[in-house]
Amino acid sequence: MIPMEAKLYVILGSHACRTGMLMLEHKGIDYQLVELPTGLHPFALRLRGFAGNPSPIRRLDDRPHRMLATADRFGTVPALLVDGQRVKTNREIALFLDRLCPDPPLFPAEPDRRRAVEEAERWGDEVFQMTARRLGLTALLRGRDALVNRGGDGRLGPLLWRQPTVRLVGARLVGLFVFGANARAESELLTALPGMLDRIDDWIETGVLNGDELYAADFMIAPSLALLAYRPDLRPEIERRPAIRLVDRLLPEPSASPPLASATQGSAGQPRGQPLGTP
Ligand SMILES: N[C@@H](CCC(=O)N[C@@H](CS)C(=O)NCC(=O)O)C(=O)O
Repeated sequence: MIPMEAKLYVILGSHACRTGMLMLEHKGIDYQLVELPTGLHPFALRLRGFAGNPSPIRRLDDRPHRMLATADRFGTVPALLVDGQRVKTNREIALFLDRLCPDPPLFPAEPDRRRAVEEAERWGDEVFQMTARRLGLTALLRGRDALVNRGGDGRLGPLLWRQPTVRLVGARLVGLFVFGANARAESELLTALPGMLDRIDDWIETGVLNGDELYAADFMIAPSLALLAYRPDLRPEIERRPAIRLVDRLLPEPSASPPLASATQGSAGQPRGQPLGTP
């Protein structure tokens, strides 16, 4: 591999950022992970020379949203810097990485299979990533215990902020003001969720996801499933489905065992830890 200097800008425990990390790891590219302060990250990105997104990239309930559009214009993470080239958004990062370093690929070579992976990636980005984000945020409207380990540990590590009270207050504010994460939205999203999980299971059954080779769509969708699994009410629903195989492969549950024993557990393919804090 050609030596290169790569930095990935992220925020703590973000499912979207984990997609970028997984893609770089898939390519075997050494990179420096730069954690920006959650909430200030759009400004921090601009200070590091990244442009904002020229037009809104995210939607709520299939509609544009004023606060979200403003946030989008500032810029989103993950954001990648490689040898002076700056790339933002996971889908752009996937295409960029395949040009930079074609092997192993992020898309299948055969056109029909490529189209299927692109479709799953697009849906994972435009629909499922936001669904998981909002359901994570709406859980916190009921208090910090509505997330396993209060969101302080899990397949994605601590979510958004390390300090539990800052996490609770920060997530509620961002949830309500930026992502419309209120009780009504939660009920609509929960109604839609089984159909979305069915769709993922179908893709797994047909080999579009979790096949012998992993592609961009796997890296896009697995972190959103991992985020949903922080909700004790949703975890059993995910664990009983084929979808859990994809998450276990890419983002294994950190062990609930004490540190000595945990040294031999927790990597892909090994037994998952016990559910943490599940009532
Ligand atoms: N769907 C895009 C956007 C990712 C995204 O929404 N990132 C969030 C962090 S989880 C962000 O940067 N949000 C900035 C904000 O909302 O101000 C992608 O996968 O790259």
